[in-house]
Amino acid sequence: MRIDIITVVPELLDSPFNHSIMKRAQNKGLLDVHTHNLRHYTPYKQAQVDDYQFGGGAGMVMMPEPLAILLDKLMAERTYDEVIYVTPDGSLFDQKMANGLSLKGNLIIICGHYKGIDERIRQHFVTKEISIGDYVLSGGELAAAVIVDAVGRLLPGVLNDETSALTDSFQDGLLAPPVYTRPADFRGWKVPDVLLSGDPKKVEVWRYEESLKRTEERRPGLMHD
Ligand code: 6GU
Repeated sequence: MRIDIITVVPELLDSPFNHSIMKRAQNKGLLDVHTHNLRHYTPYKQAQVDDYQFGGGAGMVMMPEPLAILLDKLMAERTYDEVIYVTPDGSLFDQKMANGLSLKGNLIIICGHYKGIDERIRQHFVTKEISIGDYVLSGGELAAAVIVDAVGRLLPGVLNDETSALTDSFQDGLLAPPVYTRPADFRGWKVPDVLLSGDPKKVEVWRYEESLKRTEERRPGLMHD
């Protein structure tokens, strides 16, 4: 999968994909992330990419021209399955959406800043608008990083047995059960006996019950959707 990210602050995306699982995904050739500095594509003086909004009001808007120039260039080089705009007024991102995006080939993600991007880019280029939660970030970069991570780890071959996505919270519509490691007795706080029983059937039943309990307590909406 190839993901092209359009941003005015590429520095914000220097680190997130260069460690741990995202790094391994890229080293294995399963994920290819490219960031593009929008200021390099503007036809305006002083690398201007935003301007006052028509109709008045506080806050700048990202101009259509630089975005269209870069989008046209990318779309001439290859075909894209989705042009995603990350924005607080998009559809709420969840595991189901991550699963769906992991089946695509090439994606573009546009990060907004200021008051957002000119509506005409949303109408004529963008195919999917995503928010990562009901709160406001200063820009779309951290949201883009969240989406790339959630999607990238689902690509076949990225995770191994130790990091398998199959037992993640949400993957089966339930929260994950509690986990423990050595020592079995830490400050007198003991690991549940069943996990030390050596009986995989019992362990499986216990984990499923804990998942149900945890989901019912913390996220009842997940079970009754
Ligand atoms: Cl995608 N962008 C911004 N700026 N804020 C957000 C968001 C995105 N998702 C939630 N808050």
